Amino acid sequence: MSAENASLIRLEDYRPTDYLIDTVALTFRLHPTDTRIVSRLSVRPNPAGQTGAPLVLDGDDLTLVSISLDDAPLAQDAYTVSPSRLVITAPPQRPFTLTLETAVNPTANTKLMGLYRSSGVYCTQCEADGFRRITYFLDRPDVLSVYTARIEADADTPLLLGNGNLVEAGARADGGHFAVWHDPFPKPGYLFAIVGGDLDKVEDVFITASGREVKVAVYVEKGKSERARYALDALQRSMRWDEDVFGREYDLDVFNIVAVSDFNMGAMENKGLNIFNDKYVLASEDTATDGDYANIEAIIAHEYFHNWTGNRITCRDWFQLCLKEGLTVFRDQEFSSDARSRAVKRIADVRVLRASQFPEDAGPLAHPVRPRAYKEINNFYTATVYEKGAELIRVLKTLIGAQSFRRGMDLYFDRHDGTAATIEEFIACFAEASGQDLAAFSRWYEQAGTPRVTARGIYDAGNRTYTLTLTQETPPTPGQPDKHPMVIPVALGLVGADGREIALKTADGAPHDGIVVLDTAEKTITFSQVDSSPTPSLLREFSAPVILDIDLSDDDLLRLFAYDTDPFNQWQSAQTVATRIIRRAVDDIRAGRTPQTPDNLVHALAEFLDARATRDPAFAAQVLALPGESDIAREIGSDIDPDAIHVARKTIRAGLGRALADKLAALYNDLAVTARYRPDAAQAGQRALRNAVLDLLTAGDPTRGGALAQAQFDSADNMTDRIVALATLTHVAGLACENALAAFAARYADNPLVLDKWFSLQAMIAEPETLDRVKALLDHPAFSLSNPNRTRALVGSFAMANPTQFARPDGAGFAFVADIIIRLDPANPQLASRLATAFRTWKTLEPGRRAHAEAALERIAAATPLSPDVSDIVGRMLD
Ligand code: 0A1
Ligand code: ZN
Repeated sequence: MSAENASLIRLEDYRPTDYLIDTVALTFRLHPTDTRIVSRLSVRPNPAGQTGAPLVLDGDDLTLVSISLDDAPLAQDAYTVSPSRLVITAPPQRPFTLTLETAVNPTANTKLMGLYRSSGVYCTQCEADGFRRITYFLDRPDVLSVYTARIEADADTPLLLGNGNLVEAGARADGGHFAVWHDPFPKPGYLFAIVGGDLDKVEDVFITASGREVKVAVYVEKGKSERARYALDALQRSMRWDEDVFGREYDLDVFNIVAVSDFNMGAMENKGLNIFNDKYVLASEDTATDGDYANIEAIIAHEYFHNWTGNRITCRDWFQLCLKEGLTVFRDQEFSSDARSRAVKRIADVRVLRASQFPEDAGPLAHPVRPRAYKEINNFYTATVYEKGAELIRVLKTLIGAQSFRRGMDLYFDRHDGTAATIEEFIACFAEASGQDLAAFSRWYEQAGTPRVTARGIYDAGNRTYTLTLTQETPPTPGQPDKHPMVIPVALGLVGADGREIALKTADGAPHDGIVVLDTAEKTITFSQVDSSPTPSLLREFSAPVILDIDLSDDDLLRLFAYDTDPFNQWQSAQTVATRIIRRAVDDIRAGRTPQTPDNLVHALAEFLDARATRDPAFAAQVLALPGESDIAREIGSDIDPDAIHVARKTIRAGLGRALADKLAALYNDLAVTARYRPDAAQAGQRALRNAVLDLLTAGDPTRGGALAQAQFDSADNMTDRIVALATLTHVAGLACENALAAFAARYADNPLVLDKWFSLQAMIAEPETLDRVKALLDHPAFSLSNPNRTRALVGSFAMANPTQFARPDGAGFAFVADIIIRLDPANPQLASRLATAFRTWKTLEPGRRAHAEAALERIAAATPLSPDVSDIVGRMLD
């Protein structure tokens, strides 16, 4: 199928199904290559549908073994069947029972959608449209049914899990056994799951706020259960948090999490049976970094929170995906903020938004948070739907206030529990709870592109007023040439010359709450009783997903870095100054001049290191990290030369490292963690700062830094310090680096998840030899293109996180990744398609590299066969 003839599904074409399925009783006879599924569906005509219509069930790669209606075999002329569709031509216009038997081959299922085997474990993935790879069904989120699943297996598969509660289990005459799971909550097929395997577990009992006992367990590969303890703890903390903050209790007797080693995404929120990529479950201090622990905590929370936002209330159709995803990301961000440092979490989340969503919104793949049309839904699990979707919830909360927000959430849960809802229904709850008209706010869901907000301020000493003019503009995006103004809450403050916060007063002297809602193309606001020329601190806490253009001098920004009461803007101000400096350095390099590291940033950082850095080490680590190469590329926006950016950033960092060497060396010593390893925010923050210090020190003096890194590598008692030391050595290169890489590989030869870090580090080395290294690593015994984690670690890191080598001037980096995409596509189109998004900024490159990227994309587009997934993504990028 090519992009042109893959059918376009449109939001405006939504209509309810002609039939409803009230109950689904499934029997699985698990077999590695010939699993049989008997599905008994109680079907009835939908009063909201068309009377007498055929019953059209979705399938994908299915073999129908038998079919009967009300327990009588169905005549051959009463239906038509293909692997992708089953049509009952004239079904009874009354309730009836349809019984189907299908056969599937879990071992041959390399797409990892539907029922498949991962390291011998049977598991399922049904979102978005995988249930139709198990049985013929009305596979769409607005068909809600009560499921019972009977799973039968041989004795070598002792563990059998399903959604809901276990109602029966026992032995079978043939030596095998069975288990029956019943989920009383109606759900769409995409939330269905089963697991069969031989796994170890950790378990506990959680008592809900109302005193109900819930058995909670995490299942992992044999011998690894100790590494699941952190995940189990994170689960219980999430359950408590949702009770405390949103008043949401868990609703079944059991909650199971199963970790598998082959998974296309992070994890899946199947009702009562979350299935996880084991990368987001398994952790020990020897194998996981502080960042891994934080990710595990966040993703465990995310999937758990879906129980209410996604499962109890699901989506009417896939256009509403952000209804569950944006909202649930917002909830997991809040959970992590409460568990750790709110300011540091906000900075980290904004970094992710800018690195992943802003480029998407500025390029050929831009789409609204609620898309209007799609060809392949699996391509819409995007940063826009997830991350920008979460920002919109935050904007909403800022606009209506915390209390109205909570009331709106309560109303939403109350009103829509047990249904498949829409964004309109969601927003209506907040309009009602707050008494505000949110029609203009809802434009955020329809309009793609990142608004650019320009701020200009004038101080009038005579009248003691400060007048701020804000304007907004959103650039055109594919299919949306003209843009309307958005509702943008700009949180702000004024900082006086003495560094003190000035109390905000409106023109008539009334107190101002510090939020200006920019809802027109331009808005002017005057603050009164301002005694001296202030420095405005705008978009505090990053109050809206926009690009801010502000005419402050470096000195003004460095004043905010020192004095702003909002830590986000402290960090932002230093970032903005550093970005300007690196951009100037890029211009210097392209013009053949040698860039200089200016004193102002050196002084500001020196003062920061002396006075403030150790007060909040995690925050200080974010400051020292400076903008990344992709941040600089995004700011430049067009005619990009990644090599110039790389050299510019390296040169500026080297200058800083040299100028601050003594302070950095002293800090490096002082910050050593002596207590036993804990993954908590305090200790992790200290390690993060010490490692950021090492990185900057090494930039200034590779020999000295390399020696420190070597010592840290040799003596580290945890993965965070070990992997940072190894990464530092890869920047220094040479024999020490190769030896350390070899030692690391030997130590973790039996741990694929840790070897992923090793693959990834090597793929990110910004040297021309890297391409050959990556190609050679494809043949490493631990590597396999059929495992998504391995592929993402090696090829994904090269394509997504090594801008100079992916975009080599000779085009060989693009060509290599294109080859891999073409090879991968027939086996696992979702993985291939995600990898292809690495090309999404290709149009911003300088002409030489752009031509190579285009050629690579054209070659992918011409490959046959080509999946709808890759065809859609590449087609849109070439448009
Ligand atoms: N709903 C999941 C994401 C997810 C989507 C599709 C999948 O298919 C391979 C898997 C997972 C979440 O938001 O975590
Ligand atoms: Zn989710």
